[in-house]
Amino acid sequence: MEVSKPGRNLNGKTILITGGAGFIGSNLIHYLLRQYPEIKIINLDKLTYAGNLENLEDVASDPRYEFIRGDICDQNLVQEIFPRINGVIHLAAETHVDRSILDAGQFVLTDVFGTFVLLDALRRSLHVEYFLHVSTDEVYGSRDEGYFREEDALNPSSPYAASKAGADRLAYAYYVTYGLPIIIIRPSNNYGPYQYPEKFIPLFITNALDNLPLPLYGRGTNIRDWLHVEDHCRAIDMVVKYGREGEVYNIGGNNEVPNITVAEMICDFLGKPKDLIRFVKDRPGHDRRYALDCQKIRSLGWQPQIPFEEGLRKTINWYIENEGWWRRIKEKSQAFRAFYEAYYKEREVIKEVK
Ligand code: NAD
Ligand code: TDX
Repeated sequence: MEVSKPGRNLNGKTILITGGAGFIGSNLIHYLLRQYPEIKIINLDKLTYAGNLENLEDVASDPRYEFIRGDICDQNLVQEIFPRINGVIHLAAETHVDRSILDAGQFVLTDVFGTFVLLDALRRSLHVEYFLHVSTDEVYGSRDEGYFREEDALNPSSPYAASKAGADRLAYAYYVTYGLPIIIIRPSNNYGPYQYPEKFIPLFITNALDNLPLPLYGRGTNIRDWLHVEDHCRAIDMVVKYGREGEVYNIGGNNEVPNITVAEMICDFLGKPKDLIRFVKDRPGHDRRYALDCQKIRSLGWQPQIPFEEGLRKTINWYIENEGWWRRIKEKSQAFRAFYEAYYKEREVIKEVK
């Protein structure tokens, strides 16, 4: 073990979670409330198109949970919140690579400037015990062979990844310059319940359920390392408790799968024909492969527990059982429909969307 137990305590403490109404944030809030009977959570979320309070309806009246609708770029609001908290888990971001290709401005604003606002509030609040910055494996860029280690150079390819790289290094600079208690994690592709259906796995599951085309970019040979969100929540918990200040931790699922295989598994599990899969115009600058060396977080005692096949089946079942959740987004949300039409029209898979 790299660290001495017992580590930081979460019970009896107040944690600010930014972006808690999104996919990972809402899973994390559920996880922490289950895990720590005496935790207090403040969820600061702007409720962009990706934020959804439905994800948290079951905990809305829990006295340990408080929701604040607001923007991490709002310096006054953020500075009002900091005196009340003991720790920060910073998830809020614009997160969809394809949207960043259409329009990068909001990515730079939220992911870089928003992170600066939080870090600057941390600088003024010396009582805050830790700030966990959630970066991404995409900051490294792509590699055909081998695994990225935490010390490797960053080579982000998309405007999203570049914005996240800026935030990642800004967080590190605040550690070096001001000695603040900052820890950075770089997780791989997450999947699981409550993921917004513009992302690959939920888009393909929900399109397949409706017998709509599954738009596979390029030749479907790109590889992602899939991490179940529940395994990610366990890793966050582990790093908050035992992670060392100023360190970066890769978090991978140890599940490298080509996109075409994921698409075929979804068709097979749902009993749908594979000719729903359409090879469409590639994403510009599409990273070929992400792969992480996770020795460092493993030395803290974490490893992923959910095999991909099992996690994917559970995720598919969740989307079947929660049809209303994704239909409200896909059929009613202007933000979803406008993006889908703009991005997929030129890929010629738009025709049959309801
Ligand atoms: P998401 O898009 O599902 O949720 C993002 C949340 O942030 C939403 O609730 C949104 O309303 C909120 N938000 C956006 N801008 C905000 C602002 N200015 N102020 C306050 N709230 C704002 O994202 P996710 O997939 O849950 O990702 C969470 C974090 O994890 C992000 O930082 C992302 O870069 C990182 N990450 C995600 C993955 C993945 O596979 N999903 C992998 C690695 C890292
Ligand atoms: O319609 C699609 N067709 C397709 O072939 C979509 C939406 C995606 N893809 C491919 C592109 C990628 O190779 O599937 C793979 C996964 O795509 P996304 O779900 O968009 O994820 P990715 O671009 O890998 O980025 C994700 O992982 C890292 C998250 O969206 C980021 O927020 C996170 O930082």
